[in-house]
Amino acid sequence: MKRLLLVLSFIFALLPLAGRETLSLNGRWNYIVDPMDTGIYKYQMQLQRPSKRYFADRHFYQDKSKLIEYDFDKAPALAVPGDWNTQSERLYYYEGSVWYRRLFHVHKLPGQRYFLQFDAVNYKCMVGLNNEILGEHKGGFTPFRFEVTEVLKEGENSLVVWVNNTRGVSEVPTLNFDWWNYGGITRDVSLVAVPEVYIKDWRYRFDGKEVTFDVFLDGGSAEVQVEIPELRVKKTCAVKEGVASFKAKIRPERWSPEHPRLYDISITAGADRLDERIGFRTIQTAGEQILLNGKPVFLKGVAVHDESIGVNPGRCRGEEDVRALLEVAKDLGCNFLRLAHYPHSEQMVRLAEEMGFLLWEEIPCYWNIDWKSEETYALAEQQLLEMIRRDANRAATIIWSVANETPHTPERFAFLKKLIEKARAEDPTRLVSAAIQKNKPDLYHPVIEDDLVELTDLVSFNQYVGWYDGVPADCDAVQWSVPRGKPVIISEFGGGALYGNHGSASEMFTEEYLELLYRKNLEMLSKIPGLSGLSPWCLKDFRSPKRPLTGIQDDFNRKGLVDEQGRRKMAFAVLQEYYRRLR
Ligand code: GCB
Repeated sequence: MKRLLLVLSFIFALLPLAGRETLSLNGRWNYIVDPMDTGIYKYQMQLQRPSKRYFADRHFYQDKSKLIEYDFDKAPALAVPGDWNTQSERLYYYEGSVWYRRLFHVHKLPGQRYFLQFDAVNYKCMVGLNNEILGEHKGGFTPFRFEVTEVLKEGENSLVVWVNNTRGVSEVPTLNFDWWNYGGITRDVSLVAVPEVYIKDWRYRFDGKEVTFDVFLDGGSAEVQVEIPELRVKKTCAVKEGVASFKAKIRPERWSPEHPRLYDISITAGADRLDERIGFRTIQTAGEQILLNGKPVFLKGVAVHDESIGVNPGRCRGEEDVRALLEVAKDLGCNFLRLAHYPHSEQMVRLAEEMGFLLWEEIPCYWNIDWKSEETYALAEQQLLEMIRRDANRAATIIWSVANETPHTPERFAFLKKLIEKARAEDPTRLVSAAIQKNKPDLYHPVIEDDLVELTDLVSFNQYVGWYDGVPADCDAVQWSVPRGKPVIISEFGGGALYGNHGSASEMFTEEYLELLYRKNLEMLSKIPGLSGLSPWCLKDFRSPKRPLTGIQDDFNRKGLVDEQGRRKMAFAVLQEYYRRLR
């Protein structure tokens, strides 16, 4: 049964919450740092996973010894959601295991099913409730859940989560990546109550004239009703093999960055009800153009990490943090964001939709992962599906991206081909891409040549002329050779500067250098035929252990247009002006 629940958690990763009875389990959780995995290994043993008793709060060490060497009640607490690295100096560089515990009270209602939902835990975890192991999950950025109807008790409950953020060569991402490996329960945790028969998922598609709904039920059958009052849609339909489907002709106001119109919608199935807001738009390519609602659109974007801009340090912890980032991007004049390099939070996607941003969402197949390993592929595919299933009903999301800057090898091609096919099978309504890179070292005649372009809808590539390659003035002489016939997105360009570090434009890490780099790059890139969008690297300076340069980087990648406090570097105004002129 437990195995079955685990499998279910992969298949239906996220339970729609809107309008549902939920108990937030966010707050202060007691924690114990366990670098030796004492909570897992028995005396003289190297077990692979915690045994059941280790989830019992007070009997952690009672295997052979009488000693009780831990006590959650006396242990310090961490905020959930939140990474551990920025909450305790002791944990700043920590990679390893931490045990979390949360006590909570529940008054169980008859006829209800209960699910425990985690929006993200980095990187792997094992979850136990009242000393029962519910299951495990790998992948640090996507949601998962467990049904706890049987295990949940009336009154006090004890939830224990073992979290481990150790990097691994066959994991996704792998050992080597350029961002902070924030550990912990980084996104919301909730207990969700649903009736016996409930809506486990739903999807809609809009082709410009007609909307199609599929509503998936679990636990039995019920009459399904979908209502969009403003469009006078009210349909009741029967369920066949767990799915209720219907179509309706509609003439909605279109969702767009200029007019991010959302409609209220309610879905009921017997006693279950969801209240949601959705937008109607179409997205496709035609030759070298991207068409939004049938009209060419230029993606005025910026790439962004899921890291807060001063409200909280570290990973964004909720709506307040993501709003602060989105407001900076709005001021920059963006209509598009590349959410790099892994799925961001659901709050980010929902707020971006409300505020009118088109989104590129991606999974962390970053640099050189273990392309030959079937397990690695399974992990990548799981993360892709969990991301798509969470956000498939968001009008803002237009691109699924399967990888970033990956080497040109046959194994990588086979791996990414499978992922691209999977993305299309799961969601045929959006564009699929990958951020690729040039494959000839010639500074002045760079060539983008990659078999993957045959499979993607866009030619998206990262390039660093003026930073890793040559100096900004070299841009004047560069002649790009880029495949024709598909829209081109420059998914990264940029350089580093420390906010407030002024000097000559020939000195790296000065604001003047970065300003010149932006001017020269924008001139150079504008000449590329089929250019349909930009997402420069990146919105905000972000923490990375690969960036130790004292006095300049101090553990921050300095390629942000604003620093970690949101202070704007001179290059910000250059891009802002460029986007303003494109209007
Ligand atoms: C890249 C990577 C990005 C890095 C950036 C850099 O090409 O895609 O993750 O942070 O370069 O700053 O070097």
